[in-house]
This record gives sequence, C-alpha cells and structure tokens, in this order.
Amino acid sequence: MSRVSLSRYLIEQTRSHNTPADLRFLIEVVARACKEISHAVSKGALGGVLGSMGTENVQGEVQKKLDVLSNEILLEANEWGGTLAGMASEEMDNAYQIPGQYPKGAYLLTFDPLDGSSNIDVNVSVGTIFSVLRCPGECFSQNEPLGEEAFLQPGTKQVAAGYAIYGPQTMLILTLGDGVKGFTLDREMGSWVLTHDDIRVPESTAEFAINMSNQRHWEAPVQRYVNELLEGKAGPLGKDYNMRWIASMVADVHRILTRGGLFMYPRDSRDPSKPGKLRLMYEANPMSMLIEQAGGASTDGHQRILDIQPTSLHQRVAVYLGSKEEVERVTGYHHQA
Ligand code: AHM
Ligand code: MG
Repeated sequence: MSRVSLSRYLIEQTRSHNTPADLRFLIEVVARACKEISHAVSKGALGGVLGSMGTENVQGEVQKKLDVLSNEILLEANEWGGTLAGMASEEMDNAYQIPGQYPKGAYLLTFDPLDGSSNIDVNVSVGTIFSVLRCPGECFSQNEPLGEEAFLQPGTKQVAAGYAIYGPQTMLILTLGDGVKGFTLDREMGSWVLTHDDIRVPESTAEFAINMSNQRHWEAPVQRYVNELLEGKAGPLGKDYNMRWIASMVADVHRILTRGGLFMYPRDSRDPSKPGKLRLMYEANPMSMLIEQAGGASTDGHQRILDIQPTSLHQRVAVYLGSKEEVERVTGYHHQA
C-alpha cells in the first residue's frame, strides 16, 4: 500500500478543494516546526531542556525551558515564509510582528507552543496546538504594526486548526474544514504519514475528563452534572461512567478523538475575572474546530465556542467538548439553571 505523506495530502487538497498554495506551505512549515519540537521534547534530560526558566508568561504562569524553546522554534520557522501577517502565542504578551526584512502574507497563526507543559518533567504527553485565521482586509499590506484586533475573530473563521501530540507516538491532527486527518511521524524517514483518514468522535460515551480537585469551586449546573455521572447506573443517567484526567489538553482531546468522551474545564468561583482556565484563541477554538469537524460538539456551557466573539488575545473560556450527547446534556443543565 502506498503511503500518503502530509505533503501529498496537502497537494491533493489543493487540487480537489482549492486549498491555496500559501496555506499549504504554512501548514507544512508548522508541521516541520512540530517535528523539531518533538525532537527536543524527546531528548529530555539528555538535551538539557527540562526544568523551569525562572520567568513567567503574560498569564503569570511559570515558563518551562521547553515552553520558551518551542515558542522560538515556531516563530523562527514561520516568520520568513511570506505566508503570515503575524503570530500570537500563549507565551507572548502581544502579537508578534513579522520582521521588516521578510515578506508578509495573508494569514494569522496563533499557537500554544507546548500545551500541558507541567507534564514535561514527569514524561507525560504534551503537545502543540495551532489555529490559522485570515488576516482581515488588507491588513498584511499596511506598514503599521499589526494590532491585536486583527486576531479577534470568532473560531468559525478559522481556515485550519490542529495539534501535534508528543506521546508514545508523535502525531499531527489536522483539519482544513473538511474532516479530520491524523498523521503519524515516521522518525526514520522524517515524514508525517497519513494513518487516520477520517477521525470521528462517537456520539455517545461513558467516559469523562475533569479536574475533580476543583469541585468545590464549580457552578451549580456542573455540580449537578458531575454528581449524576458519579451516581452511575443507579442515577438518572442510568450508566456507569469512567474518568480520565491527563492534565494535557492535547492528550485528553486526542483520547476523545480516538474513542469518544467528554472534556470539561468549567469556569469556577475562585477568580471572577477568569472565565475558565483555557485560552480561547489558541486552545479552545482550534480544539473545538477539530471536535466539530469530527462530528462532536463544543460549548462554553452556554453557547458554541466557535461562535464566541473574542475580546482579547489571551481571553479564557470554559470548555465542554467531545461526544455530542454529553456536551448537549451539560449545556442543557446550564440553560436550565
Ligand atoms: P498550559 O497551557 O499552561 O499547559 O495549561 C493548559 C493545561 C491543559 O493542557 C490542561 O487541560 C489543563 O491545563 C490542566 O489543568 P490542571 O492543572 O487544572 O489539571
Ligand atoms: Mg496550554
């Protein structure tokens, strides 16, 4: 059987779905950067990359050496190719400007360079999440610096989204708005090989993911829903549920894309200024596009995440995503409250 590489898949997309050549090139470059990050992650202590930098990012989180390195790898790979008008990252306060010596392009790239980085030092799966938007109007041809506003588009405007997961296998999960494809990195050949042609999330599930240690801070509808899950067969939902929590969104979402499930990161009462922990632009939106493209659903408890009009680059949001039946149930409980 002939193997389909990421490059071949992208070229076929260009022919069959008119995927623009510059978008194809952009995805190839992101994938190449992920290969490099995968290599750095897998070296671990041998590469001297474990541990913290002693600095904090804009969200006040301690930066790991690999957070900073992964961010640099993505910036350097993507800044010169002429496909981007700018980039934004979890690790940078403001939009990243394409340096003056390089041409600008029509797209915007946002990313979480190394999601789940608290798991790096304990050798648990981590990943890179990315989202591609069009730069509105002619913003890329203007000489002024690119402002945050250009990025503030709802997730429905994403033209591509994906993640790389650095686990037992390194995989790239990608959507161009036409289903979800999974590529596995063949380390010897150095190429991404299409191994999962049509990823679908089962509509029903008996598995959920949530950080239970925050239970006392949750709002009433989440309390009600999780209590019902825990009651199992004897409770109103009439079945026993299993729980998993990896504390790497990429790994939890990857499991859900593989065998179904529900991922929840609710807003909680600790800090009213933070509606949830996860970031809309480079975590919730790309994951929601993937999940919807795979037949699942994604809401913030009240509305579809992809419909949210962002108001800031690092905005946080509550997340309920995965198998449709359970996302609809927990969203319904919010509506009833
Ligand atoms: P990060 O982007 O700083 O790594 O944080 C996001 C991560 C997600 O990958 C994961 O779902 C969540 O934080 C885990 O949170 P918790 O520490 O509450 O378990
Ligand atoms: Mg993250």
